[in-house]
Amino acid sequence: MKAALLVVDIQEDFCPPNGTLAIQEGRSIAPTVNSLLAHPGFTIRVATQDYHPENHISFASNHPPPNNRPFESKVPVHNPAPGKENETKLQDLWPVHCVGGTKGADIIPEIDQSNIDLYVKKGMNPEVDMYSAFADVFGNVDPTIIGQSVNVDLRSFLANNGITTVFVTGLAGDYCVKHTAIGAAKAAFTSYVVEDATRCVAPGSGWEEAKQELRAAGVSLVRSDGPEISGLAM
Ligand code: VGL
Ligand code: ZN
Repeated sequence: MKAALLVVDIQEDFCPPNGTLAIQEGRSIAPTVNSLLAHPGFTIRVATQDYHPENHISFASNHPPPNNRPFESKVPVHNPAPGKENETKLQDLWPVHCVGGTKGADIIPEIDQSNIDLYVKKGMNPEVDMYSAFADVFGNVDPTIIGQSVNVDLRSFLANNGITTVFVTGLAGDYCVKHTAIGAAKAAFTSYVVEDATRCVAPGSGWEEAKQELRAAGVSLVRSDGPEISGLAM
């Protein structure tokens, strides 16, 4: 087995005190994530960034009232895949966050980025959101379709490096961490979420629901000091 560490969206806009979509205690996971980044058992270390254009469909302010309340309203969006334009999904609306090139999109300085092998920027197509680093919200994974949303084909990068197993950390546990871990499992990697290295938009009920979805998708929950990580080859 060969393991990769995925550090998802630990960006200023997802962290207190100034993030526009700040997640409770979001910044507090940095020491745990740094000790994982320093672990010699990972072959590949990936950092992802939510990276939206100003006109992104998930921003509440880009929709007319009254159905444009951040955290509450949902709007229909269309599948960007050719021939599937009639398929729609309800998109969650958020405050403006992680606009590409702004300070809010920066990975927080507490994270030691010296060992990062690959940066994944996702959510770049204004018309569709991308919580998973492997797929858009419609589940499209074909690079010819999601190539406008993401800068790199993460599945191929990991596979080309012989990776069999991924450990997912970061923000938010109930959104991008969950969807990335499920995307990894669907892409046939053994997939783990490191529970003490994530925080959630909705820490109580949101995380309980997310854990059920993760388990149902074949993702296991582990701890940073647990045997799955301490047992990685040194
Ligand atoms: C995320 C909400 C909106 C995340 C991204 O990184 O979990 N959540 N965009
Ligand atoms: Zn986003």
